Amino acid sequence: DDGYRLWLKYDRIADAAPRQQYQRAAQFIASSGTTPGVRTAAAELQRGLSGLLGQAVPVVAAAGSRTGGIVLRVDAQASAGGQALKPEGYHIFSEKNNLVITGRTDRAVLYGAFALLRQVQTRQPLAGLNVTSNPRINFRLLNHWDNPNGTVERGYAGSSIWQWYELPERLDPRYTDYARANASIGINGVVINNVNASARYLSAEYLAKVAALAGVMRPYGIRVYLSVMWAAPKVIGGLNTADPLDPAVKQWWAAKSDEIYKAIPDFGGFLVKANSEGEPGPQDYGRNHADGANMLAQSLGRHDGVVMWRAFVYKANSNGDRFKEAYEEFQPLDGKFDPKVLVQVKNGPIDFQAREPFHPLFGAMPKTPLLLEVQLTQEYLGFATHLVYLAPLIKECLEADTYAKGPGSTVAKVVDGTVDHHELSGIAGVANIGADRNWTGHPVGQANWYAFGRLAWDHMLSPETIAAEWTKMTLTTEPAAVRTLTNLLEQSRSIYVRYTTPLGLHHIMGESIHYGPQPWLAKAGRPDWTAVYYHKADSVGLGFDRTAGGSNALALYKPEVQKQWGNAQTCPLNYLLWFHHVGWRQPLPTGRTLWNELCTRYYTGADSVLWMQQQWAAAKPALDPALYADVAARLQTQRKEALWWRDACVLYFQTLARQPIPAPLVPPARSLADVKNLVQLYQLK
Ligand code: BDP
Repeated sequence: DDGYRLWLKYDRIADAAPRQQYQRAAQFIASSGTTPGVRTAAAELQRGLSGLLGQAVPVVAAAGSRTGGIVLRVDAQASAGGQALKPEGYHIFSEKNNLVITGRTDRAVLYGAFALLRQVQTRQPLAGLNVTSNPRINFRLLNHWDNPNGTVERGYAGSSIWQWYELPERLDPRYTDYARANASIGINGVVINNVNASARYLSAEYLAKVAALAGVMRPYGIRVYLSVMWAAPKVIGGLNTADPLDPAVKQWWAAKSDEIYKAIPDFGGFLVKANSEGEPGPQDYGRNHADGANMLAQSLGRHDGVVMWRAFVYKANSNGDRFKEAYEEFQPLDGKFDPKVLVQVKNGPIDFQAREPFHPLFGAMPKTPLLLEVQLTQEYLGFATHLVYLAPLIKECLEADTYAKGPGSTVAKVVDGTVDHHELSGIAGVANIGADRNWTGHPVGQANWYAFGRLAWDHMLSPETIAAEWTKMTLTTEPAAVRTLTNLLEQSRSIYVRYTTPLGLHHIMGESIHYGPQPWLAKAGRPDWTAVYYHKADSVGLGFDRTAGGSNALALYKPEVQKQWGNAQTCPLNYLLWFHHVGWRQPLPTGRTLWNELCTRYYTGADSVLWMQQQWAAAKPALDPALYADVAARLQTQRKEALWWRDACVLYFQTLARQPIPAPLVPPARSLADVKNLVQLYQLK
C-alpha cells in the first residue's frame, strides 16, 4: 500500500456476513440530479460501494418501485426533525426500504454521500440509519504555503502538488484526488499559495491557471482563495504606491477583483499576511490593519468573497513580550473591520508550539469574526519524522474557556460564531500535503489532515472518535489493532511535548529550520527568535514570568483565566513555565522539585517512544507490510531524536541548575558539547 488513496481505500470487505448486509442495502444508487455536485456524489458512491461490496452498483435515474438502494435528493426545503438544515448540512434516513441522502444543496448531498461511505468503511450498520449533520463552522479551509517555484514553505512531504508550469492546459489527475479527499471530510475552501505571497498569482497569466484549478475543485464544493501580496499594485500594477487610502490603489484592487471573478465566479476571497516578518502592508503608509483589510473587502464589491486578515504580527526588535503583540495591534481595532473581513488568529500567541495557551485575542474581539488557524504541517513537531497526532492539540485549544461571556465561552464557540452571533465563521489548517506519493510524508500525517477536516465540520467530535475512524478507514478494521492504534495516536502528542518542551517550555528548537533542540540559542536575527528569550533559565530557575511581576501578558485574559494560570502554586503544570519563573528547587505538586520533574519528564517522554514502537509492533499482523515498515523506521528515528532532545535539554539546563540528574535516571553518556556539535551539523549549509 503506497498510501496514495488516503482514507478513501474502498477495498472489498473481506468478511462475507457484513459485506452481504451492505450489499442488500446498496443495490443501486438513484440520482436524478444533473448538477455537477450530485453527479460527483453519485460517482463517488458508485466507486466506493462497488469497491467495498465487491460488486457493481448501478446508478439509475429514479428508484421507481425498487427497494434496497440509495436515493440522492437535493431539496431546497430539506429539513430534519423539524429543523431546517444549513445549506451544507445533510440528512440520511430510511424511506420505503431505501436510504435517502438529502440536503438543500448538491454540496450537502455530496457530504452525505461521503458520510454514508464512512459508515460502511468503519463497519457501522446501515439499517435504520437516521443521521443529521450540519457543519458548525462555515469556512473550512486548507492553507497551502506553496510557492510558485514548486517549493513548500515548512513542507516536509515533497514539492508542491500544483504544477504551475503545466497549468492551465494539463490538469494533473492528482488535483481531483485532492478534491475528493477534502470533500470527504468537509473542507470547502483552499488557499492555494503561501502567505508570504508572490504577486505572480494576480497576473492574468496565473489567474488562468488558478481558474483551471478552481474548475477541478468546483464539483467537490471547494472554493479557491488566494494569498495576496500587499504591494501587488506596485509589483505588477505599475503604481508607485500600495497605500490602501490612495484612490488609484483602490481602483486597482477593484478592477483586479472584477477580473478574478470573471475568470472564477465562485472565487472565495483573499488571505493576507501584512506587516509581518518583513511582508509589506498598510503600515508602510501609516495606515492600520483595518484600513488595509477594509479597502480589500470593499474592492470585492458585490462579489461573494471574504478577506481573511492574519493577526500573526510582532514588531521588529520588540523588547517586550512577543506574547502580547498581536493583541496590542489588533484588539483596539475591534469593531473597525468591514463585515466581509475575518481576522485569522493562530491557536496560540507565539507560533504553533507543541503546546500553547489559547491566543488571548479569542474572546477579546467580540465585534470581529475570528478565524482559527492551526498548523497541520509539523514545523515545530518533528517534521515528517515524528509521529504526532494533532487532534488533541487542536481540541485543547477549541475547548479552552475564554470566559468572554461567562463560563462556557470556549474558543470553539467564539470561532463558530455562537458566542458573539457572527454569521461568518472559519477555521484554517496549514496543509501538510506535498507531492510525495502518500501526500504527507509520514503516513500518520494523513490522520492530521483527516482530523482537521472532521473537527472543522464538528468541533464536538472527540480526538478518539476521529482517530478510530481514520484508523479503520486507512489502516485496519481489526478491533484489537484499532484499539491499540487509536490509543497510540491519542498519546503521541503529549509524549512529544514531554521529550521536547515539558512543563510549559516553548520555542527552544533549532534556529531557522525549527528541527531538533537548541535551548542554548542566545543570538539570532531578533531576540525573540532565540531560545533564551523564552525559557529565561538562570541560576535561580526557569520559565517566563508573565504575571504582573513580569511581562503581565496574563492580564490580556479574563480574570477567570488569570486565576487559573496566575498562581505558580496552582497553575496546571502543562502551562507552568509559560507564565512563571520557577526556582529549580521549588517543590511541585508531583512531590518533585522543578529540576527533578523536568528531568523526569524528559526521560519518561523519551522512553515513551519505546512504548510507541511496541504498540506499533503489536499491530503489525493487522497492517500492510510496506506501511508497517515505513512507520517502524520513522519511529526508530523518533526514538533517536527524542534522546537527542532529552540530552540536549537536561545537559544544557543543568549548567544553570547545577544539580545532578536525579536517580534512578541515568545521566546521558554524551556531553553537552557532543549534542551541540550534532545540532550544528544539522544546520550546516
Ligand atoms: C512561522 C513560519 C514561517 C511562516 C510564519 C507565518 O516559521 O515560515 O511564514 O510562521 O505563519 O511559523 O506567517
